[in-house]
Amino acid sequence: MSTLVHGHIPSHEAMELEERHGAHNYHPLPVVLAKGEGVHLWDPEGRRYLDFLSAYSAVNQGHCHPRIVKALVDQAQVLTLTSRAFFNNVLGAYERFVTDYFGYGMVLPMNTGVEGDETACKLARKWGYVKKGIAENRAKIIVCEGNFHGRTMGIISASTDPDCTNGFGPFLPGFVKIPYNDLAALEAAAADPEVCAFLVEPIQGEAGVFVPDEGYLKGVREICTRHSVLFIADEVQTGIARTGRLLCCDHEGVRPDILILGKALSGGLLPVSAVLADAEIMLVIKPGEHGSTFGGNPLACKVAMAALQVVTDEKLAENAERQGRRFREHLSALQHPMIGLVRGKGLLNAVVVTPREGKTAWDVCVALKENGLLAKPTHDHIIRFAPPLVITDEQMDEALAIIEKTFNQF
Ligand code: IF1
Repeated sequence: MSTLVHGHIPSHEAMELEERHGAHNYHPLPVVLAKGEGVHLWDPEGRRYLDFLSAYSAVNQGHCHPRIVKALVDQAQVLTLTSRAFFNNVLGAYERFVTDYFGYGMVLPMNTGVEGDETACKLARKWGYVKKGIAENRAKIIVCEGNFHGRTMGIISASTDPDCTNGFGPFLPGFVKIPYNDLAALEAAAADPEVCAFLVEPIQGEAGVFVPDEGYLKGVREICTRHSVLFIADEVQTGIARTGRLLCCDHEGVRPDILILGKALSGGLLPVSAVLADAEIMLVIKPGEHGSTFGGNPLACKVAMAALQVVTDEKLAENAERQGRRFREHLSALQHPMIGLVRGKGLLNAVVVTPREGKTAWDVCVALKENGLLAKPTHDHIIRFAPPLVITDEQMDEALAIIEKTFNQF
């Protein structure tokens, strides 16, 4: 009988409750988490794991970062939500902070990442009509095959993944799909005068950490500028220092016209997303034309300011760059038959697993869990490895030893 140290429900019971009472819209790894701190997670029985998923890059600052928790707790006892029907004494300060932080004129605050993507698409369409002169209801947005921008009906209309679209039609018109990492295809599509924007991830996370060729983002910037097409960067997963720079676009020194942030914008404490753009674009949306009950609430603003300050003060981008390089070099050097390819930037990495004797990426992840490290396959042959950016040399060494030991078990 394992002793119960965290919470009041043992692992097996927690899993049974989810099975019985919760929608089956996920297939979780068989592990139950009860406590998180930094790079570590514990199950109810007290077993400790190294978190190499970071809640899909939402806890870049580490679990329950004390500075962010303090910001949450302090504000929660003063004022959490007023709605935007009134002003409040926190939102304006946050808007100044976050626009200065990322170098944009204005911000439209939302909650989830997909709301950020939906907001960016609405903004781009409106700009297309008001500023580019596209005929009403004719605006098109170029997207890439293999994209992931969220799960709403609008955004899955841009998806090419059957798991995201099957059974959810009919879809929103106006999305033009082109191959990722293909500037010639973008050039051809962007020449259409009815195109208002190009929505793209600087690295395709869900597609298995697909890093485009060096120069791709520079090419995107040049083509979009020349055709007066808004370059929208979805940095929900790649942003906030994950890839070794504050933004993934910073690796090529390009500035998107519209920037979408989410996930680690709050350090994983609550849903906070943001759409940043300069006034010439942002002001095409007039009062009453877009919004959200919780968008820009005082609690979220305080949490986001603390979460971003941690990124700066703890030099998380630099650490992500250095630890990510160590990770890729070490795993590539293993030359293990199941390790097909190691790819990524900063601490957004993936291993392409070559199935062996019927063993797949899922089996490797279950074995990693048994050995004390949590990671999740994306698709059936790729394992994403994305620890919190606070990971130390010693913790990375421990993780690499676990990964090596686990692959050697196959
Ligand atoms: C799931 C992964 C998937 C995102 C990008 C917008 C959103 C996401 C680039 C929407 C969200 C999450 C969603 C989660 C699994 C995870 C994910 F790539 F990060 F691993 F699905 F592809 N843009 N990504 O990555 O943000 O509305 O979720 O806050 O839906 O299973 P959200």
